[in-house]
Amino acid sequence: MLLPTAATTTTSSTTTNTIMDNIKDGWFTETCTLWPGQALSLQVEEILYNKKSKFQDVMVFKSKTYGNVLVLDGVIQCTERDEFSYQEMIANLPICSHPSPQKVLIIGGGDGGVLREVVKHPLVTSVVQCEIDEDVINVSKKYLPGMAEGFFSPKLTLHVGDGFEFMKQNQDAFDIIITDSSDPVGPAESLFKESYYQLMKTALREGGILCCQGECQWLHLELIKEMRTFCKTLFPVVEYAYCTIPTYPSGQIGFMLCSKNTETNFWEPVKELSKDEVESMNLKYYNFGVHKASFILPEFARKCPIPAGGGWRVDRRTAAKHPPSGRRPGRPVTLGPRGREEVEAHWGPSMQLLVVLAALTGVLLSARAAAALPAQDRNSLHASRELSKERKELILKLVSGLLDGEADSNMLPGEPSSLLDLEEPLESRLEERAAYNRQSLPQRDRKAPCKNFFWKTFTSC
Ligand code: SPD
Repeated sequence: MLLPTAATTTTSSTTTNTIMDNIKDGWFTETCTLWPGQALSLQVEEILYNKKSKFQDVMVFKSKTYGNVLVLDGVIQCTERDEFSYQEMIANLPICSHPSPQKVLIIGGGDGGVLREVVKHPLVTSVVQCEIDEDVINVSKKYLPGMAEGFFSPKLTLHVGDGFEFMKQNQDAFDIIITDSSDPVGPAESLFKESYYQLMKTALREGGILCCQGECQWLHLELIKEMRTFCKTLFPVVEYAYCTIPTYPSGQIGFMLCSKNTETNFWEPVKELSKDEVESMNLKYYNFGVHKASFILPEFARKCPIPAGGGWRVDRRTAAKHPPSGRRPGRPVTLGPRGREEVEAHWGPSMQLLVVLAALTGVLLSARAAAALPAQDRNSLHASRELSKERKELILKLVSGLLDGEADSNMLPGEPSSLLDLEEPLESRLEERAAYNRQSLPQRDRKAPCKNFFWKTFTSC
């Protein structure tokens, strides 16, 4: 057993401190500013490779229980024991969502694992892989042969170089683009930015789909939200999925999926791999059920509200215009259970107005009926006044947008935080709210109710 000591770290002419920093008492420990206060350790049997490439520290060690492990700049990229989870998912999620995934581009992925999965698909006729660091490819061929086997596929054209530059030269060229990157510190940081996604969009053919390493919902929810926001300005369909993997931080990693095709529903893959196909492709993680389940997110990530000013969830008073995604402002976006992003609670202005009209019709009809009653019956109706008040409160609630579950963000200045606190007469509050809504609703929704008698009665618009 070759355990690292100061002597065994000098395996190259450009030995770095990385090993001394990360390996102690026979354990490699992965720490990073991207996951502060936590670390993963693997027991080391032997350092197989440790050199600085032109771009990063490259290390491979043989672990006690996870096979050979590739580490770049101190961060685990893959282990032989669990790599299949990530590689199968990042490859199959987009490929099985595309009706004709012929031309595939892989950016990064120097270990070859994603390539191995992509070339398995009979519909994929050609794959271009663009990896910037040739050392990673060569090291993987030597120490991670089970992953690097894809490099020997006749479908492959390998390009060693910068993904940005490559895509600039190759527009409207691919059905699928997969970005298998390291984390957004150092060289890979730009791969998590809007300009990169814009570039991928232009490199994709019509109807093209991209799938990118999307970090971890336990650790990087803000980054994920930000990415979803700009993705929605670029693509009509955007989804986030994840898989489990023990040797990535917090045991999970996610995928950002975007499609240029409005018909794409990532939750319902167009290609359902049969049991036989799963077996013949030697898949160990991905199958049809896992594909669909991977989009079901825990509640804290599903709600995923877009930060104010970062997308369509903006202050209603300052943004009357539709956002670039076509959604109306002011409503939080959630990842829906039916496969598409949904607007939470579905109470769009038109729907609200319909309900308001229905409620008002009820109120006015009861008033007319009450007026026609003899005096003693009218008196007994006073007992039901509270009900009528409740109705008005319901109306106010609807007009205010409180039923969408985001009361605070929809309040006017000075508005009480609870309906129970209402002190002002409801009618004047309704008027105030209606005036505000007239300003903030799009023209189409503003005009319609004004023509309606019942609406006029309550809002004098
Ligand atoms: N935190 C590590 C994320 C690494 C993602 N890329 C891995 C490359 C595997 N082909």
